[in-house]
Amino acid sequence: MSVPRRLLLVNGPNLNLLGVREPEIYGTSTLADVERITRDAASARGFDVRAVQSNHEGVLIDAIHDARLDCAGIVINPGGLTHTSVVLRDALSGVALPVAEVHISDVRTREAFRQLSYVADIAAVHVVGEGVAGYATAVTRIIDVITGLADG
Ligand code: CA2
Repeated sequence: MSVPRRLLLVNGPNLNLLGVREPEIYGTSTLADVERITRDAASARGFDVRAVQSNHEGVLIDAIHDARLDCAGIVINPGGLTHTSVVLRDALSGVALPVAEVHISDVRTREAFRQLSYVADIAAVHVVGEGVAGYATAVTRIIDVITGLADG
C-alpha cells in the first residue's frame, strides 16, 4: 500500500490561546497562523494536513488513533501534556507513525518541570525554541524521515 501524503497536526491544551496571552513567551502568532505555516510547509512537499487542537486529552488520543488510517506522520505540540501524559505517549507509540515533537518556547531553558518530556524518546524529530516557525521545520524534517531522506 502506498504511503498517504498527509500529516496530522496536533496542538494540545491551551494552545488555542496563542497570540492572545503571554506573547513574551509564545509570541503574537495565533493558532490559525500555526496551522497555515504547517499547511504551507507540507504543501511545498506535496503533503496535506489535518489539524486538531483540543483542551481534552481524549479528543487528542482519538485523533492520533484515527491518523493510523490515512496519515504518514504526526507533528505534535502536546502543550503541558508533554510533561505529564503517559496516555498521550502510549497513543503515539501505539499508532507507530513517525512523530515530530515541537515546542514554541525553548523548554530546555525554562522551569525544571518542563525539562521532562514523555514524548521525546519516541519522536524522530525534535524542534524547540524556534517560535511558530518551528512547525515548518518539523514538517520538513518529518517528511524527510517519511520519504527516507533522513533517519530522524
Ligand atoms: O513551548 C511550547 O510550545 C509548550 O509546549 C507550550 C505549553 C507549555 O506547557 C510547554 O511547557 C511548552 C503551553 C501551551 C499554552 O500556550 C499558551 C499560549 C498562550 C497563552 C497561554 C498559554
